[in-house]
Amino acid sequence: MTTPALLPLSGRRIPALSPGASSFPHHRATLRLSEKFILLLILSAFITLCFGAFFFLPDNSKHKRFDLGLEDVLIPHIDAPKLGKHAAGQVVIHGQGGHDEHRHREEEESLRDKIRADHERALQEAKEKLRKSRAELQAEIQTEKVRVVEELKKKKEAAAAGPRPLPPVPMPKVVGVNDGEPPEPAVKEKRDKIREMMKHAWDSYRQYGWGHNELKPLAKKGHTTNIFGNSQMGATIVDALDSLYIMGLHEEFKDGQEWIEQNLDFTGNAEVSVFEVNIRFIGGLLAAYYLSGQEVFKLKAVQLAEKLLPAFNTPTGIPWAMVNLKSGVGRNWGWASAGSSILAEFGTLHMEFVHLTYLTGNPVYYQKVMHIRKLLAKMDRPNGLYPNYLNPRTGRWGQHHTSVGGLGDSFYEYLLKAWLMSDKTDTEARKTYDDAIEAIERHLIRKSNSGLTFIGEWKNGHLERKMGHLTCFAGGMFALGADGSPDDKAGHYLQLGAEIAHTCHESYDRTVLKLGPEAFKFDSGLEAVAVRQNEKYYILRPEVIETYWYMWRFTHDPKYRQWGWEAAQAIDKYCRVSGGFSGVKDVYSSNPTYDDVQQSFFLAETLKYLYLLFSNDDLLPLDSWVFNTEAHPLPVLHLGNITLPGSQPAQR
Ligand code: DMJ
Repeated sequence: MTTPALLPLSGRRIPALSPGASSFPHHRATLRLSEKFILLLILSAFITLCFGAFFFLPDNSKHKRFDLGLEDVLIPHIDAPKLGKHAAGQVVIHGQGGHDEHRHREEEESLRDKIRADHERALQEAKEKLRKSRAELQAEIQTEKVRVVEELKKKKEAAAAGPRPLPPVPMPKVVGVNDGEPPEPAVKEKRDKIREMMKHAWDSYRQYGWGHNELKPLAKKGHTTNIFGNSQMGATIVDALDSLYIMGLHEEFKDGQEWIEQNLDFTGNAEVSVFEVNIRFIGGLLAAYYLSGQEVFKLKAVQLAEKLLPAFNTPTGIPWAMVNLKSGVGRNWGWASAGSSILAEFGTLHMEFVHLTYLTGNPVYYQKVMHIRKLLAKMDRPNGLYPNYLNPRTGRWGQHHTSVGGLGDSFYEYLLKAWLMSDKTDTEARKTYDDAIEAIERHLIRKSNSGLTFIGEWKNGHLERKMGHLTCFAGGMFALGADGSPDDKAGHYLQLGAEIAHTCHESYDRTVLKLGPEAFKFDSGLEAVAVRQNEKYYILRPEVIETYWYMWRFTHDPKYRQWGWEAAQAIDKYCRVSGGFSGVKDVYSSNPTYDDVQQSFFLAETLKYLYLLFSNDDLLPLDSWVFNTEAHPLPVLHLGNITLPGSQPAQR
């Protein structure tokens, strides 16, 4: 008959008691709540009595451990002088002979008094309860029931209202006198042209693809790819927001904001790329938040980030490439070596995740990316290089392929940017970047016969003399990392950046359309040109223009504006159609066919870098802002003065 004493006071009937087991047949299998309550009281009074009686027994029958002469007595916690740390972590009092013995007896006596008083109070309370009438007890139970129901209701309401309001953070100043307008009319004219191109791209999407991820500018309808699953998450809207804002297209920005407020949700059964969603959506939303101060962007970024977290539930903590937003189930791309995750994907989360922790005070985001960093730091690197593939189950590298282009690129970029974004306090990131770049220079960077510097691809110990359009971003990265590089090599890295910019410009200049191919070779007489038909396309990518812009900022050499303008004109001439902008399938053909996709990164990156190239440097200055890999500007966090939740104080 002990079970009833353990029954909850909820008034719910307990099906587990069989009729035969009950000693209250008229109640059939169950007990009334009030009776349970009374039984509980009687039992607890009985236990209290027994417990109290134990303390009234003669001294020598108990506390055997106190008879050890107070030598190395283990106790859980006592505020006493001379406490030492025992090897096993327990607190130890070291013996001091007769004086301590006397003091201990006093302490024991006062402890006994306290127990006696507690015991009397418990007895008193139990007696009072027993004196209460049935009605009084029922009333008490009723009050308790109401309280529990109220609490549950409140919890439900809080869950339905979504995440709690996040703590306010100091908003960085959006710098730029006259919005970065250049004084020279010829430059201003070019900048206006880029703004016009942005408007054409946006208006076309607004008219034909609104709410879809991207636009088919020829078919004039929405478009999506597997990186966004089957979702309609308005990727172009989110990706374009900060470009609209920077270009002063405020009506369009407001329109986008309204769509996001009313439509952007992450509850659909969509399997998305963790990397793409992070750089385009979280990066885009955070940048829009920092620029405009509109809370909605921050809230949406945090909601989305929570949906990405299940991707990290792997045996190693290296996230899956894809995650289902609804179920949280993750998996990797079928084409990736041995079920691996991709270096450029799991290595391109740091900036956004650190900002999420900064904005929310929730350490989880920071911890996830720092875990990745720690794991990578412990791994062997063949020839000092990071392979592109890492298995998230085993923690082992896949194929030993290394690239500064696709599959590797933004991992290196984010090491450098983690350092810059931390106000140069994250020296661990800087060191990792420096070491990685040194190995890349040794094994992957070469000069062609005619003297063009290129970055090849490392495949199982062999250098493939091919460079991707994606790799061209590295020119800007080298220039950005020049300041702060070890052994006074700033000049060297700025020069390397300039050489890559030159090579990539050549890859544009050697085509018919003056637009760069997807990949180009440096083999036997062929230099900076695509050989294979399936490498001749241009899909509105930004990397070459991105490098021009960084080089312009660091050198102010007019050739970078000149090269950027050549590219802008070529895009306007060959990629513009009435329904927006399209990629082209062959940059060596004077009569190219279109791929019929207006990529969201065209608005996020290509047009933004062009606009900045023709703006003054005080529009988003590089000592206050760091651009994520999708060109979304995030402010430098002065981590020398702040300790991020989950981190140690930063060290200079
Ligand atoms: C963009 O989405 C990002 O720059 C990414 O890092 C790789 N490249 C595409 C655009 O080419």
